[in-house]
Amino acid sequence: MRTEQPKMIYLKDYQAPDYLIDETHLTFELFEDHSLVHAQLVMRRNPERGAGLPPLVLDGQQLELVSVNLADQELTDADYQLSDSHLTVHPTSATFTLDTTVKIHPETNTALEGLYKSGGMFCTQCEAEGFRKITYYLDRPDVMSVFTTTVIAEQHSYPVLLSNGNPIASGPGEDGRHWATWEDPFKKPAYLFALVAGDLWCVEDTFTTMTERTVALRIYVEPENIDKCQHAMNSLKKSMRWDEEVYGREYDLDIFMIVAVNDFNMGAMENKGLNIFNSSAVLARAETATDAAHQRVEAIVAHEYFHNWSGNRVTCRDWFQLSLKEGFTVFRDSQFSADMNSATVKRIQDVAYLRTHQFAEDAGPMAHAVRPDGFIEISNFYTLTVYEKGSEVVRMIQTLLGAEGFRKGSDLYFERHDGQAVTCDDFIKAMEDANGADLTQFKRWYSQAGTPRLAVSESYDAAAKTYSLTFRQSCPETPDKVQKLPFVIPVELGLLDGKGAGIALRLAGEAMAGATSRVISVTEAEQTFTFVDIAEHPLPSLLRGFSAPVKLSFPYNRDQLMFLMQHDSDGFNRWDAGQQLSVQVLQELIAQHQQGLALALDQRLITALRSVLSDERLDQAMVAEMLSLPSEAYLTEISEVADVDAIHTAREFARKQLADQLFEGLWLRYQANRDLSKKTPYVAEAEHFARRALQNIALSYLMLSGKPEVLAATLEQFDACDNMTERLTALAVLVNSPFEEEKAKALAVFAENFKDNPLVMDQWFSVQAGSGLPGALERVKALMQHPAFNIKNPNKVRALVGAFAGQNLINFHAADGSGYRFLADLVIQLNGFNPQIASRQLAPLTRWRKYDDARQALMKGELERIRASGELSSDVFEVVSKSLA
Ligand code: B3K
Ligand code: ZN
Repeated sequence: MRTEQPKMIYLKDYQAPDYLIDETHLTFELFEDHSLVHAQLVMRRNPERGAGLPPLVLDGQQLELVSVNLADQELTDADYQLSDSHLTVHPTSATFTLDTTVKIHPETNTALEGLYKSGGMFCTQCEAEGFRKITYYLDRPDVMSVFTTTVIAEQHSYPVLLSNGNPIASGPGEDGRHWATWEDPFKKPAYLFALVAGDLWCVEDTFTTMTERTVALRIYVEPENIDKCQHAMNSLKKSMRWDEEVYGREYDLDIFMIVAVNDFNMGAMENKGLNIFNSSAVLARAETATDAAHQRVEAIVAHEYFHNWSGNRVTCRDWFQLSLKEGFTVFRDSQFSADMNSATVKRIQDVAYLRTHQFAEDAGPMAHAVRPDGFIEISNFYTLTVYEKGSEVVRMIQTLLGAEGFRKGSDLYFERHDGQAVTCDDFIKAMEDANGADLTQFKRWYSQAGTPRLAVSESYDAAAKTYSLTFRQSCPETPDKVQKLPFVIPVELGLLDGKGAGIALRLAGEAMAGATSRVISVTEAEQTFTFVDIAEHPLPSLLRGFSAPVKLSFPYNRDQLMFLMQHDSDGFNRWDAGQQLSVQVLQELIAQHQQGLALALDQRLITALRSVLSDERLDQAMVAEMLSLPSEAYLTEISEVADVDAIHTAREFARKQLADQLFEGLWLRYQANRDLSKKTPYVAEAEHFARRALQNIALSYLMLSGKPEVLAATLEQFDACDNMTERLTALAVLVNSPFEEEKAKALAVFAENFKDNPLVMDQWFSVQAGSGLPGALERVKALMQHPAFNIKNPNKVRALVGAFAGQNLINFHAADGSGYRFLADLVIQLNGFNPQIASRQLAPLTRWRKYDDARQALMKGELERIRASGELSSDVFEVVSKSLA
């Protein structure tokens, strides 16, 4: 909780640290009602900062100072200054040792930052600035130190004592206590520190690295979860092999550990050698986790593992550089997932997510550049922009340099900066130096916020056989008011002839025609590219694979989009053509609704989807993606002013029409796939994910028909399946259906069967909170009283409140403002004990500019109410004040 008015911190004010810490020796004495932390820091004056010995200002929050000793001298009150956030001492020589002892209270730490308790275990979360809640330190990523850590705790309750690095000694202590010492030989910033003490079991395996070293792998969980670790272990081994093969990166310690904890503010954390995970990102087995959950576990295990190089060995100089490690690591995990599963489907899912949520962030009050230039609370900048857009920026570099050039650049980056804390500019410089490239203009992607628009127009000259595409780029104003200069926008494109075949591409001035797909770089505000030898007026396929995070527009008509859906050689663009067609059709329905007209669906959408549905050659996961209409959230994002009711009504109308008119095709595919599911034991692999994805989307359409045979099939699937993917879909289909009796029964049976599994109960909460049927808010409020709900547990809050406010747009945006009031009350409550979660949950209210005047007033009113509610955390303060600015 803040005691001073929160201040903005700016990148331009960065200064290297006055002092460095070469060695950090920590001893933790853990007790039930407090813990003691002894820190011995071997320090020296930073030679880069010149001569003289300025005061040493250490970060520290919520610490009770017991003793402080500088260069072997016990200090008295007069020798140091203490505030809520700092301890200042006065060194008298250039090298010295600082010893402190502090008392802290992990047992009452509800913010889940620093050292805290999750259930019966002690664990830590230090990124970004949590280490200062553990001991006095230079808590900034450019101070890198080697660590030794001794943990002392009661033996019976905490048989397992872990920290970073390798175990070097352990033994019994007094009064039923024991201890263990860990040593991490790699220099690291304090944000990568971790400690765990608990009654844990582990699954063990080994990995042989490319230089034939054996690494012990351990996944620690609470005993009841020991049967849910195999998928994470397989994912870990695949990640380790992949990073060797694709990036040449080998693991460095003798042991790699993952610990699953139930109370965690985000997905997971890449602490050196000791990753700490939200249990939802580790535990997965067929009976309890869906296909999506299995894929999420694989991706997060990989992401955290990949940080060992992109983040740990080479870390960030300051938190403005966060995307240096996060954007790059998201890019790496998305490449990995693409290699493990269907690459096109992975790209479709990533882009749909980016366009819906990151584009909304870019258009809202918290918009910021991939490398922000100022912040109040760094926890608010673990955003879609830093992560997802940051990954797109790295992806564009790869597109521009080619896969080989990119690998040369990443090799140089890792080699040049191993053991250092560096900047996004250093990353770019390595890419430039390895390739002899100039990325000066490209770097604007790091400094300019907002989603660029790219308007494309064409002209065909039949006599000259030339075809020209003119690109006009612009970028909307963002709160920073920075004047935007043109970006470098790589556009991968192709031209299709009348039969749908790709035309060999040759730009005016080029000697020979080349491939049918190529990348051009749009670098000016307006730029024309002319292709020659074009015998007929072609149809362009633009921004293939979504080669840049922009909003591209081209005046396609619906027949052209249908043609692209059929013929484009780029799978992503086939899907995207379908999305654009759906958007046009849905926007027409929205307009009809607004004008009070009867809704009439353009039959071309039915025709297009019918042919997708009957195309047996298509990857079934692609069919499932193509059958999914753009979400209400996406339709909101692309609206000037989002008409919540019209969007919901139009989309539901279209779904019902599709269900009725495609019933037969859907039913056939459903039955064929369900039959296979009955015969095939659950396998967590792409082909099986694909089959179940199509089966399940088919079922959700089919139920809209209300036919008794569909109800029977749903109940059969719910009762008789062997996995959570089929069971949860059946449950969701029932929950969204009018069959009240069956719905109530299924919910009760499910809750009874899974009442002891918190992660499954989270899904049970989400399915109900996300249902667009009337009465959702009352249901959510009632569910908050359910014994399985606990407001202190972030997963529960996300499952219930996050699903309601983030996914159930029609109910959250109820015209009477009840959804907004509910969310504001909750944020005020969360602010009191977990500021990070409070600030995250607040996001839907910050989007008020998208809505009609009445809703805007209600949303702003709730933001004002939060602002006036008392002492705000810096997290909530920043989001609320920027939203109302
Ligand atoms: N680096 C962590 C995120 C830490 C968030 C701190 N508020 C997980 C990740 O991105 O891998
Ligand atoms: Zn990360």
